[in-house]
Amino acid sequence: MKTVFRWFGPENDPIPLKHIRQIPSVEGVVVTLPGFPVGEAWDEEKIAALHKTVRGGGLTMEVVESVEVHEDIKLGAGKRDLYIENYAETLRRLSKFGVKAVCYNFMPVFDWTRSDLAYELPDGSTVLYYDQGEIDKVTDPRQMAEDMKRSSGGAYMPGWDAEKLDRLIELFELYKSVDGEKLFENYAYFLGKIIPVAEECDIKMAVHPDDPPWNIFGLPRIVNNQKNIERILRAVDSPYNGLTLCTGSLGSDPDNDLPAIIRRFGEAGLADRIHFVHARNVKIIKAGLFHESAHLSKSGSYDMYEIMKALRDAGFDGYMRPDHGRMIWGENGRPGYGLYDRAIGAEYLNGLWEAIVKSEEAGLR
Ligand SMILES: [Mn+2]
Repeated sequence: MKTVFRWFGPENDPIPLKHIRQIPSVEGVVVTLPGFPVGEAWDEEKIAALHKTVRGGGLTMEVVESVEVHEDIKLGAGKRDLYIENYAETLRRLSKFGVKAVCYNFMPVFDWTRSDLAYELPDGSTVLYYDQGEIDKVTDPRQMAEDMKRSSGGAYMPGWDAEKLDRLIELFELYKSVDGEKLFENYAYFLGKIIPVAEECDIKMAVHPDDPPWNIFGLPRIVNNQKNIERILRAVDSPYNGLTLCTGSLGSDPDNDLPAIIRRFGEAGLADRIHFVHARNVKIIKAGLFHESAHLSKSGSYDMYEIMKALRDAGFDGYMRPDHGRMIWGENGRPGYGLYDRAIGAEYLNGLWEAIVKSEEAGLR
């Protein structure tokens, strides 16, 4: 297991690389090109500059998150073939710089969604919060987009690009004719074209589960449970067609029993499709109402030891990053992506991993 840390680049992340390098378990950063127009092939000079910065900081750049999928591809309309070709070109360019895994998602219109980005816990730390009741009150999604932007303190928010927000009304109209089945068809079409390129480039494609993993605003979501994910992984049966197992996203639906899901992938011969793990805990109050928490098992609804053990038993040998952390110790940063709590999480998760591996070696398991 290689531990990595999400970083938004020199201009968009308040955390300097040298601080990330001081987290003992972290070998590399997960990068993106913030604000780069979705649908265009990533600029090679920009990739090269980012690579130079990261390597100069003593870290690796083997994982990218995310290369976003243009809405035309999800809709199966417009200029989808052009956008798919541009996506393929991005993979070719990234492969020149040693990128080995690309995390992406296939959520219509909205990326991750929350109703509060700074919900205060009893200890004074703040976390991201989701209340379906609040989301259901939103009559104009443009308003929610504005609120999200404002409460992020104007920080760049992955997946919430301006071009898409400008087209919200039009997109909602277009999605009226796309149900879950149609979305799956369009997804399979995309994979059919992209996976052969990923194979050539030796880049593992790793889809991120929908967050939250159920339909919102009447838009279909299909990367949301074991059965649907298995179907996607079978749609193009290649080791390069894989998954980012985000425990917090998948786990915010209490029906998704995470250790059981991981073990099921093992039984189905799909364990080698888990290329990337986003490890975090989440506290479910009831269905549709949850908040994020510290990584520690007792802080949330999930037993992180059981999750890490299931991954180990499945033979997981990919990249892992601590996902969203709380905002603590007076840090002022991007919601979910502060330095301190993610650093604590990285070390905790590595502690679990070390204990699991060593008890295995000692024949205790
Ligand atoms: Mn995640």
